[in-house]
Amino acid sequence: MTRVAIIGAGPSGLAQLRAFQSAAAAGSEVPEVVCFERQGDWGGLWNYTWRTGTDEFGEPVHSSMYRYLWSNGPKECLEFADYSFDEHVGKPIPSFPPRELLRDYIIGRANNSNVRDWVRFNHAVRDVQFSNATGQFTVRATNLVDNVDIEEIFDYVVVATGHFSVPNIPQFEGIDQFPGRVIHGHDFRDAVEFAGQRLLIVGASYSAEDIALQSLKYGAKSVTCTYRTSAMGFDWPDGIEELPLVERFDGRAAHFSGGDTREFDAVVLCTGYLHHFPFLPEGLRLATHNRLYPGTLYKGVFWIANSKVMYLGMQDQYYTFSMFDAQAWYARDVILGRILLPSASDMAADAKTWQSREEALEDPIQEIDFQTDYCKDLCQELDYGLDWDLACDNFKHWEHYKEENIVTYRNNAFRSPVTGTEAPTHHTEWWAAMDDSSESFLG
Ligand code: FAD
Ligand code: NA7
Repeated sequence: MTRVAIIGAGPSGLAQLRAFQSAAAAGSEVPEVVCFERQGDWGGLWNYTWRTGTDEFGEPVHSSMYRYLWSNGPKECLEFADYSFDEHVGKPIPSFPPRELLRDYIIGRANNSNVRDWVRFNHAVRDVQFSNATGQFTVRATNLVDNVDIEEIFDYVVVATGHFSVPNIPQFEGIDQFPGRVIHGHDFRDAVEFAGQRLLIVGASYSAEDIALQSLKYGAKSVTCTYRTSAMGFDWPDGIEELPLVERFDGRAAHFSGGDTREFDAVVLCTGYLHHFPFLPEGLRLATHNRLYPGTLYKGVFWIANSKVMYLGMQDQYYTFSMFDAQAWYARDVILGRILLPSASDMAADAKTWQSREEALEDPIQEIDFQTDYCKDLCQELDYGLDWDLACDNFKHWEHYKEENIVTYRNNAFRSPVTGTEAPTHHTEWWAAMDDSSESFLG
């Protein structure tokens, strides 16, 4: 029997499990699927942990999420086509749920699918080797609970290990002598730690934006964000400023390239993450920075030199859960023989066309259109249908609301591309909502 290994049971790996399960439920014969998950539960990054560094088994802590994290995009842009929020919660809910509720939604669909038996929890994949002779893969994993290694043979490997877990940590002159805390956003857990402090945040993307805002919300004295390429440029509330890149530290003082100097109590490096696949050999290992169309992947999924290796969720992400679904459905249909892949040279040419288009994008609106087109392109051949045009429209409004007011954008409500439901507004404005429990959110 054909065997498929999925590495990782975060939203991407769960999408792949669901794709196979839904085909089986519709009467198709599906391969044997084994999902290896290093953590003790599914949910990926959405499993908050107080731990930083290493876990109870000495493995690197995967999650980069923190307390008081609320969805940074409307839920109407990530909703599963086959499992709406209305169905999950039983009533319409506001558009920007806190982490706990989003995690509950992700695992709600997984629980309904009865695929838990397909997952080997506490199993860290160590090594994947491909044999040209047999055309199969040997996957070696450690059962962390029993501390034993297992080896099994598979016909396909789906890499769904995420790419926002291994921090990118640059060096700055004098930072080794800085007298306060210096951490990467991966290890940021609770903004309250920085109450009363002067915080320096390095970076100008989603993590910098969100950690700056919530540090101020939970009592930081001041927040300075420092950028390498361009400022985020939002109309920040009093207490947050942006400066060009920090050049060097001298004790508590940071000197910026524009000539400014400020003193700080703590530094958070929001400098992004590395695509890191230590378990893959060089010939199968994706190497890319965080971009909308990562290299050498046909349809953003298939490793062109060996298309039995598939990657899910390796793109920079406007879309998340629904895009991972589209990718997983496509991977499933290729494995089931419903879709035939073109030749390697045609796949490479197609990927290049997308990449050239990506490289010409000039602003977030064009990027949103690009990723929408990518999702629509995948779905052309799939039984995965949602109103991508409405989701795209939602994203553009979201972008506009953020530019209008970075503090209030989460107070807006959007329409579901799955059910058409208009979300209600939240009972409390985001800036005043200090309790991020699902109980409080659902009122
Ligand atoms: P992950 O969620 O990272 O899951 C990967 C899984 O693979 C993990 O469970 C991990 O344990 C497992 N794994 C890794 N290596 C191995 C191995 N060797 N062997 C076995 N298992 C392994 N998206 C949104 O839609 N909205 C948000 O508000 C949002 N906020 C975010 C905030 C932060 C701080 C971060 C970092 C990301 C955020 N995201 C958000 C984006 C996030 O990338 C996706 O929502 C989603 O979690 C990606 O799913 P994934 O399955 O691809 O990866
Ligand atoms: P991103 O979106 O990959 O952004 C990384 C940021 O880090 C980006 O602004 C980079 O600046 C900056 N960076 C990287 N290296 C440096 C150095 N050496 N010096 C200064 N700045 C640097 O990662 P995020 O963590 O913000 O977001 C990841 C996910 O988390 C995202 O999907 C969200 O949903 C939550 P650049 O613009 O390249 O100059």
